[in-house]
Amino acid sequence: MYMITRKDFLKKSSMIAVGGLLIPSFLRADNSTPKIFGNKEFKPLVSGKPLVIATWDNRKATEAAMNKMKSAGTDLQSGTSLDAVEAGARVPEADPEDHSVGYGGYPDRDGFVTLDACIMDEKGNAGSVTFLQNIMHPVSVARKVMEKTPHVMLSGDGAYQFAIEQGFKKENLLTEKSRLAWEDWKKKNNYIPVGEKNHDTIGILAIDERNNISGACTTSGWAFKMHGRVGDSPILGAGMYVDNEVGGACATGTGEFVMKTLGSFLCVELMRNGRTPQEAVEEAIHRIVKRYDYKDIQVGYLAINKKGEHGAYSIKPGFVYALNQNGENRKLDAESFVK
Ligand code: SD4
Repeated sequence: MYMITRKDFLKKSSMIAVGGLLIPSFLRADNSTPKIFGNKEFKPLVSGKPLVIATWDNRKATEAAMNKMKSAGTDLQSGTSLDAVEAGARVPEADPEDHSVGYGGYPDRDGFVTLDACIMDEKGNAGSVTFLQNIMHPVSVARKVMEKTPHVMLSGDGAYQFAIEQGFKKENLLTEKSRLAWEDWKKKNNYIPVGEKNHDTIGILAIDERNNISGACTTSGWAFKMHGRVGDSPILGAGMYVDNEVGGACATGTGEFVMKTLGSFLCVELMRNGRTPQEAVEEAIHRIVKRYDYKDIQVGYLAINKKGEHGAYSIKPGFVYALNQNGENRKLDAESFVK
């Protein structure tokens, strides 16, 4: 377990004096080669930014996000990290073969596909939708909540009505394949939502060339969950969190444990106090395994800091992630608590 003393903190977040002002190290321009901790094999080539990272093998999403950033004009409005994470999250949302997100997501135990998503930009603006049905792109609805309403979160029918008003189309998201999987589950499981095995939720974080960080997270949640269940993914600070002074983090896995430890916020606060992204995600996983029976659950975290360093860690082996950085779009294995 790490204990941070004031001395450690001052050492880790070394300060420099500029014009009589003390500036913490994370606010300094830093052109040094970033260290990559999430996968010990991976060495960055040139510089760390822009970068996109996403849970699971979401390389198509990290590619779409990076393309968005590359298309940035000089207007400061286009190709932002916010555009990038939205574009990336929309990829699995529209993919019928991804059974944890959007279209083709597994339904709840009553056969309804109910979706959760959130998004957050570098200014600390945030939007979220929970328990949204019949709309393929909840991440884009979450962005509209952020940009067009005075609220942060809309839920259920209210979120749906808002989406329709904003021009989103009503669509049936339950594919034949997912319906058959649900029929099969019903036969075997006696209507009891037990340990989730199917994880493919996307949490995605990006830093653009202006050094701004945004994040998003979108999911159909725990397969065959109870009707009305909402997970961590739309909860700011649980499924995803960004603080542009420090970094960002996102989660995947059994959301109940992410919510109970407010994992993404925790990662960002740990980085604020001087931890590397890898130290932060490891500590966030340790909070879960110290307190809860982790035998039947998987949780994975990703975190990035302002230097373009990242961390990745999970409870069990098998958590992979996609990293698009320095012209390479790679699938990498995260380290895990259980070896
Ligand atoms: C949830 N965290 O709803 C999500 C599930 C998940 O890949 O990550 N699945 O609890």
